[in-house]
Amino acid sequence: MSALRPHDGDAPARAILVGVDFGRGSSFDASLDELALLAESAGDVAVARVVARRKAPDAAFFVGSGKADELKELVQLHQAEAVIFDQTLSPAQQRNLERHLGVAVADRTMLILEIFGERAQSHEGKLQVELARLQYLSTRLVRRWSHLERQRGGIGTRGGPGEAQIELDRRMIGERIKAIRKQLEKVKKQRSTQRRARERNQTFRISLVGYTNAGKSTLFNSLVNAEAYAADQLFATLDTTTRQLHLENIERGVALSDTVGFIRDLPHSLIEAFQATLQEAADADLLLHVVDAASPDLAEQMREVERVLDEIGAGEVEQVVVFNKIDRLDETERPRVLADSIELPSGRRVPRLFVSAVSGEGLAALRECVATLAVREPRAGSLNRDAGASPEAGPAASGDEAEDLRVGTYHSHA
Ligand SMILES: Nc1nc2c(ncn2[C@@H]2O[C@H](COP(=O)(O)OP(=O)(O)OP(=O)(O)O)[C@@H](O)[C@H]2O)c(=O)[nH]1
Ligand SMILES: [Mg+2]
Repeated sequence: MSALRPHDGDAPARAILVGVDFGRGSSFDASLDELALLAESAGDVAVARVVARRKAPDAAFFVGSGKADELKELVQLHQAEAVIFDQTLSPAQQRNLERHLGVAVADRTMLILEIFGERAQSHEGKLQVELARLQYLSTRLVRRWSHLERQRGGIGTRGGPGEAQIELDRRMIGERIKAIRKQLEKVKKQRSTQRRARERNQTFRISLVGYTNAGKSTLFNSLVNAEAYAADQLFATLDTTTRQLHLENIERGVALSDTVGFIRDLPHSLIEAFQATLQEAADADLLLHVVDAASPDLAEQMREVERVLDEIGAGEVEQVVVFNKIDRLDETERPRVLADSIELPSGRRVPRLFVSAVSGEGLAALRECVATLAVREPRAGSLNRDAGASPEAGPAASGDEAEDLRVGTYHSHA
């Protein structure tokens, strides 16, 4: 499968990681730790890390030609089979580098697309990944094509086999994109039917969101006694899983969903392709924003999650921030109280709880917090929606009428 691995999935490809610091205002991770994790998750092994500094990307090689020569030496020294860049390469840069270095060259976006491709399980997940890949590919073809056209235009010849082939590829890709969009539209309709059914019986919907590897699936498993796939990999989860969450003294149905994680510089084509999956989060009554409390980059990771939530229209949904993995904190780093509040980048203040999904510490308090929120009156938006969609929802309930909300139970489709 892998574009990087010459022999299908056998031994991991030995990869050299490259990050370039363009100074202020550009995202740069000097450690390249996340890129290494991405590479590992894609089945590669990082054999060397290279960090360079430049004012602006070089048009031909992204890095300067001196650095490119250095990379070539490193490739030989480490017998590397691939070079992976932390930032996005243009198609021309990628081609030039491959020619210069003599090995496969990829960037962060390609790596993420590759991981998503390998993880996709459900019909919908596979469609979404294919859509993202084709969109990515089509922009590359377009750019390459216009580049060729310009070149040919200069010497007065138009047409030619290469150009015709690219035009044909483009058209085929365009048609396939259209077909997938149509299929996804169908899936979306089914989803909204299921959603309406849940709304009718007044299920309180909770989505776990957060940076990839924060521990969402592990938390999901401990909260609902499930066995969703959790692993020390980026993007272990792609498909949304929903289960009923049983809470003490709560008769109202509560549904908990585990979903795909976010990451810095998530390719836009992926966000667009995963719109339906991400929509689950936007439509929830409550978001549990899971944060890896032991991560040195947690502030940046939280900002990124908030950014994506805004982008998918979930920025206003009620939120509880869950600092997970507190078992990994040193005695000195541990919070003295396991519940307080935290200010989101938007300035909104929300409750924060500290837990360990692995040891179970703090989970009882988390359940209690969720239960309190679930018996409160639903937010105005969901009431309006219900009023239109289902007569059973009845008149708007106030807090005193919480009893009225305790109708029906959500039955998991899983
Ligand atoms: N020590 C410790 N490790 C944890 C805890 N929660 C999760 N982990 C570990 O963190 C890693 C990632 O956990 P997942 O539950 O797969 O994370 P996720 O957020 O679902 O990740 P993606 O699905 O990849 O986005 C796994 O190796 C878990 O065992 C915790 O409370 N303590
Ligand atoms: Mg997961």
